[in-house]
Amino acid sequence: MEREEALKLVKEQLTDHRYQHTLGVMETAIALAKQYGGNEQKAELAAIFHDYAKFRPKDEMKEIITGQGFPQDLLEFNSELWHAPAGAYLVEKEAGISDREVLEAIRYHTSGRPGMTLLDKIIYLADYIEPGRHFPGVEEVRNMAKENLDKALIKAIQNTIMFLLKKNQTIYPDTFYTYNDLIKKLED
Ligand code: DGI
Ligand code: FE
Ligand code: FE
Repeated sequence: MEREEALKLVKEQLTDHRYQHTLGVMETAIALAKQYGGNEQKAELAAIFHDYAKFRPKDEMKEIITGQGFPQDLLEFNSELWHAPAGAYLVEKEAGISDREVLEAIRYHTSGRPGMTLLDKIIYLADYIEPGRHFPGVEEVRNMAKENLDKALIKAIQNTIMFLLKKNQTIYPDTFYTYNDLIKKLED
């Protein structure tokens, strides 16, 4: 699918603020793919659609998770996690995206997963460091991303876990599994 067509489809689903975020993720993901030898077309597509389901009603996302064989434990954790798997499903069904790697990068863009692919990493990190993000620590991760993709990704996950801890929020176990997996591989 061409960029313009994809952007048109996603614009209809998002607020203007979230659409601007999506454009930032797209530019950042393409740059990271260039830098780290990833597939630029797939990075562009996954970035454009990563937050496709962000504004779907909770009931609809819940139904998708129940009905489409996604891990049911997602429903016991923050509903903010749901738009990632629900998005992967809806992007295939409604936008006709069939590339498994792209759909998986969308599915895992919030929690990550053990054994993240290069594309998963690019999307997770681009989502975190796109130019519209202004939270504490983001500049450090941006700088790290210029040097080492995995180290930058670990920092982003650490920051996310700390942020959730400070807010007394639950943390989805896959977020820890992702973190542990990346740390172990770094030590190898
Ligand atoms: O959709 P975005 O805002 O662009 O970013 P995102 O999809 O990475 O994250 C959405 C929200 O999900 C964010 O506010 C933090 C939250 N989140 C990320 N990991 C976890 C989490 N919430 C819980 N409860 N547990 C997690 O592991
Ligand atoms: Fe998201
Ligand atoms: Fe996002």
